[in-house]
Amino acid sequence: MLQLLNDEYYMQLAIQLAQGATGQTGINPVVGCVLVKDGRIIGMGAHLKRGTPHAEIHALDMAGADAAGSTAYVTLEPCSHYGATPPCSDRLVRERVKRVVVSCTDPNPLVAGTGIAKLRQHSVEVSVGLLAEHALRLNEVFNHFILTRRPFVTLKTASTLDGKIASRTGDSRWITSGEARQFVHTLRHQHQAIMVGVDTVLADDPQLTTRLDVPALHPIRVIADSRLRLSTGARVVTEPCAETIVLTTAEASQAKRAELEAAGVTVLDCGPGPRVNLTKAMELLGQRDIASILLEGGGQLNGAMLEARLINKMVLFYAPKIIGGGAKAPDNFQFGGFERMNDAIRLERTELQQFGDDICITGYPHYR
Ligand code: AOF
Ligand code: ZN
Repeated sequence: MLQLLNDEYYMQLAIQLAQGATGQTGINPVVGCVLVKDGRIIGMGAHLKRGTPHAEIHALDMAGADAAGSTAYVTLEPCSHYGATPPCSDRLVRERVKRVVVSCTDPNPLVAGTGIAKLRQHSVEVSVGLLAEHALRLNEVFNHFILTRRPFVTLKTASTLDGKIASRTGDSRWITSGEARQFVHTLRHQHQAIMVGVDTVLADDPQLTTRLDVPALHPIRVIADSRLRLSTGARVVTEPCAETIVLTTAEASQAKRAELEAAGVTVLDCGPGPRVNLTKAMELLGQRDIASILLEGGGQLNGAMLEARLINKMVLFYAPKIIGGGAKAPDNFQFGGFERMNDAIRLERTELQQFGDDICITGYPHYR
């Protein structure tokens, strides 16, 4: 691709650096920084993990004394608060960076414009908003979590064109192509947790891990199980590649709870029952610093999460197949539904992609 050397060029590079770390910063944002002076890049950095240095610090450390008089391109407003690390805006001032180009402001109430204000107070030239749409999207998880303290939930389904996730006999292997399934594993890497209903575990005994040909992260496994039907012999319990959290209710057997806990499972009480209070569950998971969830539920859990308005984004794979089977073949969304078409939940900002022969629709549900 031919590209003009301008502010946009360097910001795009900073965005790429940030994007590369998607899925590994937990409740923190992904951020990239590029430092430029006298026509050359003198430092680059990305925030890689919560508790470790911010993007600007890596770039400044790389540049050393050269940073004086340089321009910094940062995908997010430099911070102004003492968190796990001291404020980046102070460090930019101290290193006498001349100009800072910021893509978007930091929605964190601890920052929210004060990082930019601090830079300007110290006569650093600041411009804001370059490629902001792109940078905002990069941090849709962080932007949601920092204001709600609840995880951003991405629903993924794989169904036939008639919306079925299995045939009337329960056969579901495989609906979509290998290409689509590989992408699902990339999504698992990019989310902190994966969530399914206990029926899925009982039916398929899945591992719920990330299986790619390259190194990747396994998500925390979250299972909605109101009556604790999960067996301690299930692979999500016996295979210790990631933490397993079970969401249950006060109605569940205390003896079974103790048994699961003894096997290393974390059990969270989500209301009196009979069903898991999903809103409460999201609050509890948020308190455990889980900022993103990939929901791969069966139709029941998908429908319940949708009714509770807890799904923030959808990634819907459709295989070019029609299986039929009526009510006996499960749908990807099972819920009471609406009487009028006008009340249907609409997806906004939809996009279309193709994986092999499969079609993938992404979008953001709009709740009235
Ligand atoms: C930046 N550059 O690279 C990042 C920023 O707990 P801490 O100290 O890591 O602070 C986390 C907060 O700092 C986070 O909520 C967000 O507001 C900001 N993240 N800021 O200047 C970075 N990752
Ligand atoms: Zn910072």
